[in-house]
Amino acid sequence: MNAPAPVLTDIEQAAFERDGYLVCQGLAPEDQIENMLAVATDHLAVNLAPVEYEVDVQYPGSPVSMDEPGGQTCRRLLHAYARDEAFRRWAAGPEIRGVLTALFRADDVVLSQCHHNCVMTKQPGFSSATLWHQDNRYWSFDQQNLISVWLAMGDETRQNGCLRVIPGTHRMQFEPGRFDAALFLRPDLPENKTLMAQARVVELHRGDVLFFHSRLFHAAGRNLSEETKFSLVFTYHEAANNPIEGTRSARFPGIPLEA
Ligand SMILES: O=C(O)CCC(=O)C(=O)O
Repeated sequence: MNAPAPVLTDIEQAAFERDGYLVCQGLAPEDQIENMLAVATDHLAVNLAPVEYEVDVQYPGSPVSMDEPGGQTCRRLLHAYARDEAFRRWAAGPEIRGVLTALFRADDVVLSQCHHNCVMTKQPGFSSATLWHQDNRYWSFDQQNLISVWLAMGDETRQNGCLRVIPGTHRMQFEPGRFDAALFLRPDLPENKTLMAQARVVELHRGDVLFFHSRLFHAAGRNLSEETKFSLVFTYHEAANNPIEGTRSARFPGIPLEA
């Protein structure tokens, strides 16, 4: 009997290792997207807790207080994995597991309930921009080697605030002086400007999935369209890469992906 075809080609595998990200087009089944979008839309209609509001982050474009216009704008529906079976099915499903076992070159992959694990709900009017950062800045694991999986539940474009990435930055080292107090890249430094000039815009179609390394610099703009942009985001690590006890990264149990 022939061995099953590998999920990723050697070229895709090498591209992820070189660039720190990979887009798998049309990876999510349409019926699952429809189902998940319906749940997310219902939850967003009532800001079903737990949510993160735009005011909580105070990023560029965020309303300043809950009392002003747009102050009740939800940025993320948190704890997606616990919210609904539709999200659990996707997060632990064969499409994601197949790609992640290839990218980690490991069979034992675990979903972290502590990071991302959310539906990003970038809304027109009051959404914020996210400056250049690495997700690992606040995460505490034995190794800075996690992968986030970003599902576009609708088209993601420059206009509605899609992600931008700086390829290869997951492999570079950065001195502390390159960052501001919140660990965003300082835009005033010439060496940071040079780096930002290498950014790529990651436009996605509905159903496309972006896999990106936790050390990869990324940023995103505001949503300047008329419709909410829904993106479902989960983060994974190898079973051997443990969260450090007592940190935020160890607050909730990881979910091993079953073969
Ligand atoms: O859509 C955005 O604003 C980017 C979100 C992001 O980069 C993050 O949560 O790490």
